[in-house]
Amino acid sequence: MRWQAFPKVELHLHLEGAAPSAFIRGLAAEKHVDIHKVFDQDGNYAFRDFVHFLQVYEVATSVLQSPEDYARLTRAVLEQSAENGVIYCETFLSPDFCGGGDVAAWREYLSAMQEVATQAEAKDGITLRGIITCIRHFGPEQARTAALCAADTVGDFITGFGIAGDEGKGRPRDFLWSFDCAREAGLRLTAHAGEWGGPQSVREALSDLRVERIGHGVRAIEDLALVDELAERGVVLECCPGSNVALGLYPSWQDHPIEKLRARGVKVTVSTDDPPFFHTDMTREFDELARAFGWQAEDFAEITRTALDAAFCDEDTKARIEKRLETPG
Ligand code: MCF
Ligand code: ZN
Repeated sequence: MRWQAFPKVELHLHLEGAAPSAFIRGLAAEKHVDIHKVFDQDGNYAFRDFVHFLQVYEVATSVLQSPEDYARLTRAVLEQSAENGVIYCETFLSPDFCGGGDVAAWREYLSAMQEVATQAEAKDGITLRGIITCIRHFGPEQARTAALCAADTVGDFITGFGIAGDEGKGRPRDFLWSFDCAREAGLRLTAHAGEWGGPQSVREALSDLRVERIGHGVRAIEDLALVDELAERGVVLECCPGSNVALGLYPSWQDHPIEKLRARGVKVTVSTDDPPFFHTDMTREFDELARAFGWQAEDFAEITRTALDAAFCDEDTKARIEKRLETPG
């Protein structure tokens, strides 16, 4: 695969969503939990549409029940990412799944994941940072709990706060308290918007939640004034083209607006979102973008630089990663 060794920076990856289906099947068997309905006959994750995807995600996640399970998951995910040339990665983590929102329990999950991340940095040369994410369809009350967990564990590893889940449920302003709490604790902010919601959803995430990055954000393309505003303000879009194509938002890679957004001056980046669910990985994303839009090494280098600039890690970490981009290998 041509782009496999190219050094990559990934900003948008859900940890459970990156779990290989065989890994989840193995855990289910160990724990004698029957989740066969989430797999098709080839053993891949199976879902009909976006809302069903969210349900399947949660059933698959139900077999991850302890800090040790999350340590194993983190190891598997980082090995996979490193194999695809990722040298820096930010992953979405949810205290809702890791300890049910209890801060003490969350701390145990976090330290298990962080320990594995430290090992992977030494062994596989991949640096991981965490973005605590509240889940929109779980509602504002649970989001507060997630924000409190985030505020309590902000540091070198937990550097951001965000929101994901069903964009059809509630409004960004319902989550104001959580985002204010996270901001005051010193966390950087991102929000999923402009995926299943239109341009107005992006506008509201920016004005109400005051985020600096948008997860997806691609439907901004339906409002060129908004596109120009994103470009002017330097808002970074965490684009996940393979995810959008797999979930049916766009019929093909060529129809994905990433190239149009970029051509109009928007800062775009490329990530996998939930790679095994969408039959993708960072190498495939690069391959498909090269095929669809003729992107070459200098285009990918620019995208990677944009992603590193927008990363939520501290400046020392950024400088270290930057050096590795300058002298790959
Ligand atoms: O980006 C994709 C599709 N759009 C919205 N949300 C999600 C995506 N992948 C996972 N999510 C959500 C989902 O609700 O994030 C949560 C899942 O439960 C996990 S965050 C660690
Ligand atoms: Zn996502």
